Amino acid sequence: MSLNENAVRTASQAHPRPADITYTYGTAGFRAESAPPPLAQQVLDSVMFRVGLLAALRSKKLGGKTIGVMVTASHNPEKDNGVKLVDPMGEMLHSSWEAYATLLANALSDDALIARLKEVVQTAEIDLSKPAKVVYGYDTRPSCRTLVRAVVDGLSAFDVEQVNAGLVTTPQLHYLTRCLNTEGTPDAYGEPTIEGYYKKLANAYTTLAKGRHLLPALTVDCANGVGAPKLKEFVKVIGQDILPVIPVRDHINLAGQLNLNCGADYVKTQQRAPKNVDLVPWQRYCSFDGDADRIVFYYADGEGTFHLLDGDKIAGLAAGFIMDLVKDAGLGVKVGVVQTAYANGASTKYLTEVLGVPVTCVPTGVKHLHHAAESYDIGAYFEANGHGTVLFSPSTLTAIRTHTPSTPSQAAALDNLRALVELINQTVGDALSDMLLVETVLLHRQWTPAQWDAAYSDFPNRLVKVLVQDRHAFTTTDAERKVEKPEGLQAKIDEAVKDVVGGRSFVRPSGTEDCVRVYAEAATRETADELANKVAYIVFDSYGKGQRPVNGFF
Ligand code: G16
Repeated sequence: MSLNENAVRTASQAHPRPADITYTYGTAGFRAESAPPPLAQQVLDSVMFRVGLLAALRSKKLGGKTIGVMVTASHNPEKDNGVKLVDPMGEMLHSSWEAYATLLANALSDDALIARLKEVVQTAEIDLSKPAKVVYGYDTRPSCRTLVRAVVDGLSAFDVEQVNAGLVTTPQLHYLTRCLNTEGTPDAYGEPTIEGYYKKLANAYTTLAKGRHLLPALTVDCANGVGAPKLKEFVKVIGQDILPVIPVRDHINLAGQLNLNCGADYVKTQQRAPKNVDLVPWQRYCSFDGDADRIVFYYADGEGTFHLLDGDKIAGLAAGFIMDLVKDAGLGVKVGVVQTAYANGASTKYLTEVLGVPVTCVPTGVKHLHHAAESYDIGAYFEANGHGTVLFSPSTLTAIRTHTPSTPSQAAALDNLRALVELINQTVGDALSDMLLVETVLLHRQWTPAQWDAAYSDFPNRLVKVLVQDRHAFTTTDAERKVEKPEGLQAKIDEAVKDVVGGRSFVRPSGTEDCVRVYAEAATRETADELANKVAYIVFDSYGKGQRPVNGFF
């Protein structure tokens, strides 16, 4: 069967590509750079259409397996948008297909697009006569409606079976994708509906919470995003008596509010509570990001000092708890943790020296962490920014399912482990599921956030953004810990770090925003800030754009 050129050409004419933009497939798919809403749509309209075409091809390549498409720009401002592609088991699009995505997105004309499509069909050896199925969803951004239509036009050009998941969190879309692909098989992941997702999580959490003394209510900053209605729907299913939560920053209909001075990214990078959320000392708080795939926790002490419990702290908490459960259940499986260069040095030290778990460091991006975690029996992966989950290998799942306990306490631990497998979204980082994981551990340990925090003290650190003329001129190596290009930059960073006690700093181009990120960590708050500023100026002075920030701006 050959390509229906007429159908593609006609559909493509309705989604013209702006001539002056080069699209790149970034850390988590395509994202539009800052632009006001109408422009954001124009910039992305052709990309969305072509992503629809690509999703159809990917599904055909995999013999009709369902592919997921999520329209979101996650932690980015409301005026941006983007798209993430999901492979059949709920993981990110296989990296070998990112080049095809870029190829299609950058075809300059309808004819060029047809030619590129034929190229992809040939190179990837796609049988066009195979069926195709795609599930798509979107977050609360005002530009989603139009952009989703463009995706649908792309799908329709290939006569794809379409499932509209509607307004969903990104992890819900990943969940649905896996459920649709495993339904009716021995690996069935769950009911392929949002109600099914809520029931799965609610049943698991109810089992894990049974007989435990309830903790004070958790305040949840929903980033004014899709996490707000979804959290409320979930609480209706599970009940406030089992999960007492107080949603705040839940205004999805107020223009411009998404991720504004709130949400996981704001809290993590600013190292402060969301604006207008006054922290009651010692109480637990957490923040989702715009599409609810990240979460960070925090609290204030008696003096009102802010304390962050980020992805690193979640990894330590989860790994320690799972190791105890595995041991108590009498299972001989091993836990490992995957981090990125952003992981605080103190967390890596805690994991390796106190918990004694192996730690792997990989480049930023869930796609890298997820695959690395698959090599462990139980692999916990978390980015410091709060994006992560825990994966159980197939043989570990079998062991957990079939193990016969020899004592009542082994049986109890095994029951908890089985519920934990259901609670944790194994397709991708999921703010709601991760929130329940943390709540489970705190409930079982009867810990306050301060007790959780006491495991280790973070080395003071600072993350800043530098606007540069061309972020693509920056390349890195050694899991992003060293800059390769521009040449000579790494030597300058080394020089800046050399005399700083406990100093560490690295520079990498963002894959979701038009900037370069600078991370620095040191023995004291002052020296960490100084080092971050120094390295940021090194980058800005040679490669920056716009006005030179005044001292202390970075
Ligand atoms: C995405 C990725 C994350 C990554 C983040 C920032 O998150 O899924 O793995 O950490 O972007 O990436 P970068 O530093 O390259 O901009 P999200 O929540 O925005 O989808």
